[in-house]
Amino acid sequence: QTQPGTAARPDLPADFLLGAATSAYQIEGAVDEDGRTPSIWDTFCRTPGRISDGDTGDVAVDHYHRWPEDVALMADLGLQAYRFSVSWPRVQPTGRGPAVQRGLDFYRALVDALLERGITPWLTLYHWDLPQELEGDPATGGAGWPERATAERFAEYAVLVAEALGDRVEHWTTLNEPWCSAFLGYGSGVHAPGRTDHVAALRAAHHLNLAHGLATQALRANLPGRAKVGISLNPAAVRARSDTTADLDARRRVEALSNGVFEGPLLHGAYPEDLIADTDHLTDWSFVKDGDLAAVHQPLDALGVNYYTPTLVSAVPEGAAADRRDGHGQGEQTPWPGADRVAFHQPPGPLTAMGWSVDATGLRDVLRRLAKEAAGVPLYVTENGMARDDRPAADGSVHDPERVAYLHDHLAEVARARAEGVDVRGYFLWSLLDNFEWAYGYGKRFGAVHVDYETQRRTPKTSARWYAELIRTRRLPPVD
Ligand code: PNW
Repeated sequence: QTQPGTAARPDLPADFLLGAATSAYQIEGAVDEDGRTPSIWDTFCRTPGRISDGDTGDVAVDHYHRWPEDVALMADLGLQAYRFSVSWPRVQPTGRGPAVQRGLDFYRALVDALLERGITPWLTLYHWDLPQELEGDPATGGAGWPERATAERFAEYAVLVAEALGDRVEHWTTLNEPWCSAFLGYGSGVHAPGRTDHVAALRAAHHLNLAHGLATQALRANLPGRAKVGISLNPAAVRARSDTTADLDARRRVEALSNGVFEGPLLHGAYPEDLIADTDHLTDWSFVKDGDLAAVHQPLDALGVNYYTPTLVSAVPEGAAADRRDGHGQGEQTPWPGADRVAFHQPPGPLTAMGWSVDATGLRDVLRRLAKEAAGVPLYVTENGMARDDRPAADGSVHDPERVAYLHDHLAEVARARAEGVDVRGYFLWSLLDNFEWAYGYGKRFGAVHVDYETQRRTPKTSARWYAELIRTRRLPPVD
């Protein structure tokens, strides 16, 4: 029913996809069942001091066993789509050779249950759980993403999944947030495998780009023609604290290191010249071989945008010591190669439980920028949400008004971007369920659905009910 004063036009039309997202290591548990072997995250979680409270993904939210209940929950909420990831070491334990059928069967059963409920599966091939075998032994330097061979292995793994699920999955995402894999995994070391080597981080970024390109070609050769292939990035909305030349240069550096390093080769077939200049004291980039950039530069059917908070920078004044705060967890060193003279600041706005400031305008800035940068490529917000210290009330309900406001305000920015002509076609809330929040363990809750980690009981929060209502009515309160 139309309320007085609201426009007849729905804010988010019926063909605007509204869904929710998760990832394998964060929810599945069952880390040693049915032939799965350790990923770099299993190893990292077993390294003392890496994860808050020594948490691991061993059990997580037991989705590997409780998936029928979770699919029923998604159906209750009316989700149009569900974004999940496939655990590489569940499907191909050593990262080489044939697939393990039981691993593939799990995802096939999940996909079939989704399709039965009318929920469109969005499959991500890599959400950070590299088979440990491919990372190798840290004592001997380690392999993993800094090595070219890992990109080749990834394309082979992509084919195994395509052969098993290509008849029923239409939406394929190669990588989730390669920035985190490269710069948090190999640069600051706050993510697995926990290495702290800026050259390794830049090599990893290139081989992740190459992995995307090789896998995209392999997927297109093995999937039916209707299949769509994309990637999810976490483009930064970088703001300078002032418009002095020095602060604007700090912004330019961070934009190159967070956005250009992926968008350059993916969208334009070249690394930005300023990125290469900013890092030439570290590397000559000779790991980029002939033909690599053409391989990376494949047409994209979708570009996924994961957005949580903006980034605020300034230049470190001449003579002052470098500032190591960077808003990405305190690693042994900054994740940003060649940006030692950049200071990172807390942007204005209320803070989430992650300590990330809330500023929905950053999402529209990113979408606007990509509408030009990636002209012609449909955009999807593939993650957006907030951590909150959710606690059930005496009656068991979980009331999270700040999350409702966060989702509302970010969806309103998406609606504004659409009204300006930005081709953004969908939105996935992060996350369906409370889950393992990487280095922060279970202490940070992002779910629309609360999980009691003792009993594994699922309770939709107020935000889940609110989102279900939005999906049904397609209507946000007026955006202006
Ligand atoms: C993303 N950072 O992670 C991931 O895709 C999710 O798996 C995760 O749960 C979610 O966002 C919330 O953190 C990020 O430091 C982790 O900039 C760290 C950063 C960004 C994204």
